[in-house]
Amino acid sequence: MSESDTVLSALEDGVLRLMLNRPDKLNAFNEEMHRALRAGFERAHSDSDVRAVLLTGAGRGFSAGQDLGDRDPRKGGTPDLGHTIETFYNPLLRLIRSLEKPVVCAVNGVAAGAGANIAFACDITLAARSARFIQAFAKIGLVPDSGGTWSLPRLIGEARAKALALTAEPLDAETAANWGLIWRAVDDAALMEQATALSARLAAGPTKGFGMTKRAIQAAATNSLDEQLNLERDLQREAGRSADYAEGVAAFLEKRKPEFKGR
Ligand code: LHQ
Repeated sequence: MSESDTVLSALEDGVLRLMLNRPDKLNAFNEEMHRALRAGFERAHSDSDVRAVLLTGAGRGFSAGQDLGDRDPRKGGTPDLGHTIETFYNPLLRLIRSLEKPVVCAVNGVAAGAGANIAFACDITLAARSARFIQAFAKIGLVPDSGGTWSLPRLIGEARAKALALTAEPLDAETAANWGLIWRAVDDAALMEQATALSARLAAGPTKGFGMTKRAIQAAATNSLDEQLNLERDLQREAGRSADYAEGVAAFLEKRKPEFKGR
């Protein structure tokens, strides 16, 4: 367990499971939950026992985004939402994207606003068939954040990105998967079992290579083909020197299961 009950944290089989835990508010983010989630991802960066992360939510929702009660303009003054983004959401997004370990996201229910875009920032996102994704910002006069204006057009193209962002229409999990916004929609009852098995499989894999693969694929968003080819050469050189590569080849040739250490 972490210091805060707003994010339940447990390390098992190399998988750090982070469960958003404000179920009565559909896991909307208040400052305490922000701090707890950030601490979880910081641990994932620094703790070599963590080989993969599984992010999910408690109760019937994944996350309804920012807790609007916490940023209520009726409470006097005009809240500085840029400050909230700068202090909490942007560092979180950077922690997820820069983590050189796989981040699996299991969307167990509605994901709205920043909650949806955090799910799209993870490396492999599964969703329960009953889950919905909502760019709720449009309903309250805001702009998609948490990388939404970056990830949506890249993942599904400008036409669909704009329609989702401007209408805030809920998108079901099956369509999100068909459009390429997430990896897979699975039966509700099977979600956690599948997400846990996938996370454990990744955590037992050559995670150093996985980290570099993640870095390379993300770099492609801004690299030219030449730059990307050079990056692949450099990363492959590094991967080729890893203990996991030596183990992987040895295990293949000896017809046995490899034992990867993430080094
Ligand atoms: C909530 C919330 C919520 C508080 C449900 N806050 N209580 C960044 C920077 C700074 C500021 C602003 O924002 C951002 C980024 C963002 O994320 S902006 C987008 C914020 N999120 C939304 O606008 C979504 C608001 N929620 C909804 O539209 C609905 O709750 C959805 C569609 C997510 C789910 O609908 P239902 O399944 O019908 O559930 P519900 O509405 O009955 O919610 C259940 C409870 O959760 C309820 O509390 P109550 O005490 O009445 O039972 C809601 O008030 C509470 N809740 N979202 N964001």
